[in-house]
Amino acid sequence: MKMSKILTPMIQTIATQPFLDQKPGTSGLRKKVPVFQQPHYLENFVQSIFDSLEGFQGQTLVVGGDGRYYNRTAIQIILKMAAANGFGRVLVGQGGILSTPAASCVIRKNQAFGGIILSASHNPAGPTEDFGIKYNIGNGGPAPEKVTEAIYAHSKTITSYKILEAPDVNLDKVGVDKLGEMAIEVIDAVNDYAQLMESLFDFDRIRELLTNGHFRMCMDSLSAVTGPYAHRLFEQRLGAPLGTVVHGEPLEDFGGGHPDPNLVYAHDLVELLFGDNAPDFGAASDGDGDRNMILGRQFFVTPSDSLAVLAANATLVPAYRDGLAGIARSMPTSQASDRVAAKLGIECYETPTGWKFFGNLLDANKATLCGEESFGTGSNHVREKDGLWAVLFWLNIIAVRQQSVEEIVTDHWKTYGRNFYSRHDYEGVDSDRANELVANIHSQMPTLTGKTFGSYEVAYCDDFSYTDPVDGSVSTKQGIRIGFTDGSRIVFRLSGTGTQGATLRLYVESYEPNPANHHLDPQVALKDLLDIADAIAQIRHYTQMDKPTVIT
Ligand code: G16
Repeated sequence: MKMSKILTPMIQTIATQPFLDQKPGTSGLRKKVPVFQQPHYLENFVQSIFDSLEGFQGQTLVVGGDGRYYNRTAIQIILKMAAANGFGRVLVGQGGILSTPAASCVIRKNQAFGGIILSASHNPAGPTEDFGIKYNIGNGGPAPEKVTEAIYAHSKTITSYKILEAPDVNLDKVGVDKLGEMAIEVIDAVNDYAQLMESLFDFDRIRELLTNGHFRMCMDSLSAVTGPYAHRLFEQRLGAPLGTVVHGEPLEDFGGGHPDPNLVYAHDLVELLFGDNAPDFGAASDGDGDRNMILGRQFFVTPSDSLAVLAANATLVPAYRDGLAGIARSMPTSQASDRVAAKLGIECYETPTGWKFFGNLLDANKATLCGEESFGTGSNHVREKDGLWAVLFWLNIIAVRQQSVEEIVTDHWKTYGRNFYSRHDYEGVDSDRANELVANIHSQMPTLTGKTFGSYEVAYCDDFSYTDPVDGSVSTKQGIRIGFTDGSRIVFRLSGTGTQGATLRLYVESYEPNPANHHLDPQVALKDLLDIADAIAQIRHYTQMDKPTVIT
């Protein structure tokens, strides 16, 4: 018999030079695909991640992504580098797919050392569009700033990286394989996550709701990662009719769309829910499955209100039956949830933008629910925001209360008052001009307090700084807040997730206790504050734009 030659995979050490633009933003490193395709670019960043970690030899790493263009190529590189750097085992989602919350779930369930998630979230995908990579720590959450700073520091001095010379791994077949000394387990991408969801919510009641013959829902996965999860959960496990999930196949270019679940980019769903014969409930999620948008029939729930409503109704859900330890929201998120926390007698924490800031609060059991104005809500079940979890939470509440989305939210406003809220984005602004805009507001800050604009008087003005109550770490320059004596607020921030120019975000909020005014369009209710914001920041002048590119 002829013996075939067994080749032992070789660890190669490849010389490289630093790229100086590998500073992780709000959520990892996001760049255009051609930037990642430069020789050594991805490898440098991955090696910088590994070099900033200690004690992972022989340990488990979780790897998966949102399925966008370059996902598979990147995963093959990462697997070979993980093997060369001494990880003992990698769990990778079938087809290279893991939604961001599912990756968090898999890390926690398997007590992995950490995970690498490949996604640029809601940013468009394709050969000339965006790609992203981030590292999550052993609690399943995004690496805190001290880790991302260490990664950045390594990326600026890197001279070589290690990679195994070996054939590609078959990512499509569930099973166990070897890469050098390292075990590779290709896992079903949905199982662990679906089981976790089933353990949190009242699936029997949700099933009753979805199969009662008159409640209709539409889940739009926007051709991104949640498709397989949503088909499995809503149609297979919960019995919703086939067709409940639309755009349910993850595509490498997200079907040419922009998988950002908001009123602008999830337009098909919005048209459906605001059209004739609309379903009772609509939801969408983003590229990597951590964001959500909730719609009722002819009704939009702002993410800030969604967090407040979930918190107020949490005890209707089995997982939160015993109540909440606390709530946390990002600074620009409206103060609607603060009112719920006050009524419940629990703390509401205000953190900088970025899910990573919730990790310590969740680990220390100071907060149970977290949320952000940027269509993110989640809880202590994982350490990422979680789009489908939010959808199931809403369905659970509807199933118990037997009310429409609109009734639930308007009832909430009657109890707590309404926090009118809107975010105006100016995308693709020239970076220098955006920085000048911020500098201009800074220059006014010392004299703003006490100033009046029409009926509004400035109570405080600062650049938000956060001291983590668990580890004492301080994060400065997290956005300019201008607060008024009646509780209204204007916030300015530059986005940390864009890949082209700068994005200015203007967040505006007012409080209306009187139910007679709750029906108002937020853009009307907030008109005076929007004008004040422009008067202070000269937005049109600096951005050279007449109006925002996106309003949510
Ligand atoms: C990320 C972060 C969120 C943040 C959002 C927007 O979400 O995880 O915490 O709110 O970006 O950030 P920015 O205002 O800096 O653009 P995702 O869904 O993009 O990962």
